[in-house]
Amino acid sequence: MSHTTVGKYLVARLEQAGLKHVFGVPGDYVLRFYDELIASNMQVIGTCTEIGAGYAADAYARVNGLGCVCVTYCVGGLNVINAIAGAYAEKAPVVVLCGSPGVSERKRSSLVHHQVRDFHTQLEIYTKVTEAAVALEDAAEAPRLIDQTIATCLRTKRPVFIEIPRDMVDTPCAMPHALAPATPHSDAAALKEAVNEAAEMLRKAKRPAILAGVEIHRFGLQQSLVKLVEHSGFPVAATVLGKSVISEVHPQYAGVFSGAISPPGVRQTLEGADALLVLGAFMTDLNLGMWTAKLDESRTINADSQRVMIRHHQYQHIDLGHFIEGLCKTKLHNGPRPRKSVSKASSKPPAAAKPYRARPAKALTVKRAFQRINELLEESNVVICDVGDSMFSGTELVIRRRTEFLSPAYYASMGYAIPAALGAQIRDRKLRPIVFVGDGAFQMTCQELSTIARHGLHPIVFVLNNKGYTTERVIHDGPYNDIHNWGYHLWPGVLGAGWGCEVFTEGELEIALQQATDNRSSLSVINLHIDPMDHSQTLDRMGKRILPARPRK
Ligand SMILES: Cc1ncc(C[n+]2csc(CCOP(=O)(O)OP(=O)(O)O)c2C)c(N)n1
Ligand SMILES: [Mg+2]
Repeated sequence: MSHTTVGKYLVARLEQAGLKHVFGVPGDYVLRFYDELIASNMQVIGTCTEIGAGYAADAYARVNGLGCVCVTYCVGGLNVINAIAGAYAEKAPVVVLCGSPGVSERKRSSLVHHQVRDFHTQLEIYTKVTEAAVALEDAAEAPRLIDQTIATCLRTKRPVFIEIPRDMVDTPCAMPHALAPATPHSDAAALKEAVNEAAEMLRKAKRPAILAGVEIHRFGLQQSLVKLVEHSGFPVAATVLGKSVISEVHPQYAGVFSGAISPPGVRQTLEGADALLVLGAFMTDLNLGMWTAKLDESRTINADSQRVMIRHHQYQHIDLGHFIEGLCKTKLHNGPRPRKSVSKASSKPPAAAKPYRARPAKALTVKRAFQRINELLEESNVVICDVGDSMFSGTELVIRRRTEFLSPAYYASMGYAIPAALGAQIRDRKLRPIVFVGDGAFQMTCQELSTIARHGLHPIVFVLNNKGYTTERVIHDGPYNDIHNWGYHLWPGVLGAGWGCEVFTEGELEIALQQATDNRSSLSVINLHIDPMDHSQTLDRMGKRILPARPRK
């Protein structure tokens, strides 16, 4: 049998899986493997921090279908873990590669630098935040472990972890063989029965509706969803995490649904449905408006990548794509196809309701800023919203194309957006990120603007500068919600690249937007001064729901 090395085998499989870039920070335990990456067709994108690499790889995975970070033992691996936990929670397929002490070194000494407790502590931690975590400690086993682990990542859309002891990189192993493409499988009898039962329930309904979630995006089912929506004629809403899985200008689109947090029209369409078809949605607290959504299980068909649930019983072994295709081929209404099922009140998100006219001397508010910026969005933009009012206001934007909205809307870890802009635009330079980030979140990961500058990317970054943690102020205020005010727009000066300005009024916003859209060669940072207590209606509705009961005085 001819041979390669463990390092080369791993690189070959990553390339075959569709990776063109790998994010990370090197260290002595992974330097030799970095040489293999440099020699490959993939480009290494060195970031300032490992957490930045993790968020970038997560966004890259959302755009590309697979992302990758490569870091060093423990100090790097554990630095990236919060981003990987988020990728697990929100289903972003990221491969974490991590160097570690050589197998032969471990015999010499049990105490080596970067170690926490024992050699396997990092591996054990990763088993909790990934779908598979392996260490390539045996060259004979390495090819099988690599193939299984990457296949698991692609199949489940969840992160995996591969640890590479540094002396294994050059250890010989078997050559890669041809991989059979993974095809989704369904139990044919279960699929037929589930489709028939669901279709019968939908045919009997007078007010059916569809709620689409993020798995539609992760499993590449957007076309199938549009086909089903048009075949059925039913109104369709998206969850917050799934925002933009269908174009928000589609005539049957009702808006983003999140229980009492959503605009009344969307709520009426979904909660008033006598048969609700939920597709690929995570039933999380945020997606369900802090559990305010009134969705009756006895009127619900809930299909995701794990199972199909109809009323109170379940079908297993049904692929979500097969289920949607099955419904597309089945009659879904008894009478004529419903023509205009979306009520007027819900057919447009509020940001698009009235045309915006700038009042030049007026102080900027978050509502007006989003209304204005909404008009600017083009097909070639990807909107990336960080946690905070950026995300709540972001749900009110109208996303014109599918998959154009990235936000950590379930795991909700601050600091996602700027590194995510790096990941998304490295994958597709024509996709211009429009980033909304709070001042608090900006202070967490703004270093990655440096990586953005280094690679000549040109996102427009709007910093919602409300001088602190306004989301928390709305929930429960105290001095801990104030932060130090930075000159956010001065960052381009520090980096020696890009353009920035600050905005206090609606008139200044007009000038800033003109300059930022004209600047197509480098990053733009716009410091939007907002009153500390000014916030969106969506955040207001959410804050009232999340508020813990205060002790009576
Ligand atoms: C990593 C992380 N730490 C803490 C929190 C808790 N948290 C949720 S929102 C928020 C404030 C966000 O402030 P900012 O980024 O300025 O956005 P704003 O709410 O002011 O719009 C905090 C601290 C979090 N979600 N993520
Ligand atoms: Mg803030």
